[in-house]
Amino acid sequence: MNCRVCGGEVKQFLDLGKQPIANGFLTKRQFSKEFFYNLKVGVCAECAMVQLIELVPPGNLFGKNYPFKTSSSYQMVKHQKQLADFIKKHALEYSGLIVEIGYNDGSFLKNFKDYRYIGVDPSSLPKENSHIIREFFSPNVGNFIVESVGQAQVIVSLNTLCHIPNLNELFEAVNILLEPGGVLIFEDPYWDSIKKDTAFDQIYDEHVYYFSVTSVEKVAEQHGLKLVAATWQPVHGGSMRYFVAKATTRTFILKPPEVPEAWTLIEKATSLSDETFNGFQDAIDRKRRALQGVLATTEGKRTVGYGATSKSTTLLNYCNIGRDQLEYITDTTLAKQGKYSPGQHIPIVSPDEFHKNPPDYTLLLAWNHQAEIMEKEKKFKGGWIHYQRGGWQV
Ligand code: DWN
Ligand code: ZN
Repeated sequence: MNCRVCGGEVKQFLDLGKQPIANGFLTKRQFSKEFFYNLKVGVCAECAMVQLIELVPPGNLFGKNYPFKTSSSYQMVKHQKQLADFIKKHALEYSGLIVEIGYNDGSFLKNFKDYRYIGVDPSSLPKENSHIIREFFSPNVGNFIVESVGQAQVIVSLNTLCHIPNLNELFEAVNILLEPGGVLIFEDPYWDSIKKDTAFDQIYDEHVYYFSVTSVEKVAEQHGLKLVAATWQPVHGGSMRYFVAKATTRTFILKPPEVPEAWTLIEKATSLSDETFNGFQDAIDRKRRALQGVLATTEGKRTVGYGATSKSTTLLNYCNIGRDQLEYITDTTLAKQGKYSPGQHIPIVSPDEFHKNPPDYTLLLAWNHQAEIMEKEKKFKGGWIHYQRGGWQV
């Protein structure tokens, strides 16, 4: 296939088989008409963009019942607050406009109540909030904002850009909306971290792209923009925060000497000759066999899953872990409780159930929130199964 970003040749290096919709938690009545697609990943020989081969239409993924809420982790809320403080200090004047692409439940923009702000998101949102545009971000939306209230000094997007298939249109819209001296700041899972940790469960229908410094540099260049800085973030299993400005800008609002931490551009360029692309499938298959082996040793014991994440859909379906291995998955999200996991149909229950009826073993599916969950579940006396230091630990 041809690269969605530059038209170059995309070489497939990974096949994760037939997969259901990652956030498609369902009722029993919906089992028989569940939708599946082929989860395959390739890399562009021209621009190094790692991307899905087959896409599920975004309308099927981000409807008004989209269950994931960014405020479901207090560590993430804290992370958002730290970024908001950084932006207020270094990038946004009081009179400036801040726009967020992927508003979700508003947990980031609530830090900007006293500022001029707009959130853009097509999925479920609180009613009657005049600061929200319920649409996919596009050049039309960009123009609409500029005509209504002017250009943005800061555009922020947390874990959203990698979900947008038409990146060219997205960057075009950013160019329309951004003030000449403004900045786009976005975070997404970092390809090099996924690679290093064989974190193949980061790969699912919603994540169309797995960005690296190289691929972001190239797509920005194509649209009269430039990548000016990037800093690695420990959230979501290893993310990169990218700072993108207009290529022509000289009066960029972030000034290097004042914010040195924002300027440590990490040059871990994705090399096209990287053997990882060839070895990745084998590494994942080893990880799958190892997990199946660990679960076999707990046979006869009660084992459950913790965190009905999008990631767990890929993990459980690729490793074929179903109700025989996991009695239930516990999750705090009300919209997931009472439903069943995509593909494997494991019941999702509330944390109360987990506390009332604790199992012998718990497979940590929300491994990116490990510290927060361990703190919360200090009283759990059973064994945790989790992936650490290159292997599954019990
Ligand atoms: O990019 C995306 C990321 C940012 O969020 C989206 N495509 C969808 C989503 O992915 P995910 O579902 O893999 O995200 P999380 O943050 O790993 O999901 C955590 C899940 O675990 C939530 O359903 C909430 C739940 N949870 C819990 O039950 N107890 C989380 C915590 C912290 C807890 O203590
Ligand atoms: Zn390309």
